[in-house]
Amino acid sequence: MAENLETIISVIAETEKAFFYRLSNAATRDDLEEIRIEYLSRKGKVQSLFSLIGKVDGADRPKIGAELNRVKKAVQDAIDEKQKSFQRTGKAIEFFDPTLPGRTVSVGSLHPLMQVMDEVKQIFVGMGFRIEEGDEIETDYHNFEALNIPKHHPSRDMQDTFYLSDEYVLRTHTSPVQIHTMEDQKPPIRMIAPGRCFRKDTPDATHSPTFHQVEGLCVDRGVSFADLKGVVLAFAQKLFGKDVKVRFRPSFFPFTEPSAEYDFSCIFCKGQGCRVCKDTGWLEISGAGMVDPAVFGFVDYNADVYSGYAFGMGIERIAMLKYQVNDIRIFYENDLRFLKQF
Ligand code: FA5
Repeated sequence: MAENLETIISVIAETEKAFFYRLSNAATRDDLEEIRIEYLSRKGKVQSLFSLIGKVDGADRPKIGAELNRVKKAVQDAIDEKQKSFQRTGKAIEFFDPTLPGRTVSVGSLHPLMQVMDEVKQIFVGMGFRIEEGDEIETDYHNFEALNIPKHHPSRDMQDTFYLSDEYVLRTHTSPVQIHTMEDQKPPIRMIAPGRCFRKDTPDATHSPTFHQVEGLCVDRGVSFADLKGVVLAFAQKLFGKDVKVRFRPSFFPFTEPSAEYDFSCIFCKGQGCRVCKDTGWLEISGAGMVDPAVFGFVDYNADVYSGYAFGMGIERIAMLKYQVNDIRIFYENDLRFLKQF
């Protein structure tokens, strides 16, 4: 009985499809030879399809014959073509399509925190400050004691840190660089010390266990609080524009006397009060003050001759303001969707 014409056509089509699938996976000359034998040899899959001609009605035979000849030629041509594309090594040459777009090399960029850090450095260098480097691992002495924070003093609680041993800590602020600088150099001193700090703070929208500060220190004869205010105002205006205002509030740090914290007028609402400044019109930026004479005692500076001011600001805080970021944690998540915006 003659087989259904449709069934035979679909068997031929399946064989052709399977061949092209196999061919697309052929990676070597040997693979290709194997496929050639499988399909085109005398007992191969294409040849055996010709036996199907006898199973259809006489009237349909020319049609099946023509289809089989077409498939045989397509298989032969495809094998010849692939053979040409092999190098002498037996490896396939990759198909080269000159119309495809080129492969671009993705270029990295500075992290937004480092961009802010660079801007802050540039402003202070422009005002005559040198940049001092500090270590992230500090002695307890430099991080606390020489800054007038004796062991067991309650103010240590504010800066609980990671102790590597009784003597070494991950620095909790950049203030120990003040001590190293004064140990190594005589006045006049005018330096900033940018760097990473660590505290055992629970992460939240404004706190991270790792963060960055920029310390500032100026020591000379006759340095006054007015100098501190002038430098901070100049810095604020360079960073956020001429309209920004600065206010100082009394505060306490064991290593400055008097101590203060300073705020910038809110750059978003221009001091009118908004969500960012919690309706106060001001944004908290930094701790500051006049260097406590007790600290001069630790570094052998004569407090009767010299005076100085110091400040320490959080870089993340400034970056959050500048880029209107409302959660500090996003700086550390390495999310390229965020980082690529800067
Ligand atoms: C200090 O660290 C003092 N060393 C600053 C100082 C220097 C005062 C010189 C006087 C003279 P304070 O703990 O307030 O102070 O931290 C300063 C800034 O660091 C804060 O305003 C905040 O912006 C940032 N900061 C502190 N802890 C964190 C934290 N866990 N995550 C992110 N930023 C922080």
